[in-house]
Amino acid sequence: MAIRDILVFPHPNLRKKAAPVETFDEALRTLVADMFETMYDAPGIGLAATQIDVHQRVIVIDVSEDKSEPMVFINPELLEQDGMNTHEEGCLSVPGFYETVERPEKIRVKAFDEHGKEFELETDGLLATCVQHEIDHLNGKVFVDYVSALKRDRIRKKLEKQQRKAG
Ligand code: GNR
Ligand code: NI
Repeated sequence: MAIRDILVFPHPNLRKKAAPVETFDEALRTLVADMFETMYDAPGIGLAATQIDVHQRVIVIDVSEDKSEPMVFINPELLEQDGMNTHEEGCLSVPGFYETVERPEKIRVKAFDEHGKEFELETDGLLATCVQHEIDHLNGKVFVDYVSALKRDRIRKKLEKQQRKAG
């Protein structure tokens, strides 16, 4: 297993649209294992493959307190959405910035696990927020796209400056 580098906003590859997974093989399972290792190390509650510059529709999530509930979503599809709610969001690709985002409160999602087994899940709260945040990444969208252009620009400039300093 390996910890992979996480792309930081406004890296242009965060805008790529990820392609569906077609074969559920060992390479896919290695990718999933690396994504969990990278997410837990960060630490974060979710990670989309896009964030490690792999443009396949793969998401890992663990919203538990003690890293005890790893979840894998491959080729996820939102089937239903209900209500709206706001949540403070952060992103490993936008380090240090937190903004309130409004999204559907309750969702029904269909996906495959790393062995190709299909499942459906109905959820709300933090897990629903996280699933939607990660699906956005697979579509080239970052949570700062939901805030004002002024705020987004300020965040972009600060992160660009930090990355210049980091070399
Ligand atoms: O670690 C993360 N926390 C978080 C908090 C509120 C809403 C979404 C998230 S996801 C984020 C990890 C990440 O960047 N996933 O793409
Ligand atoms: Ni994110």
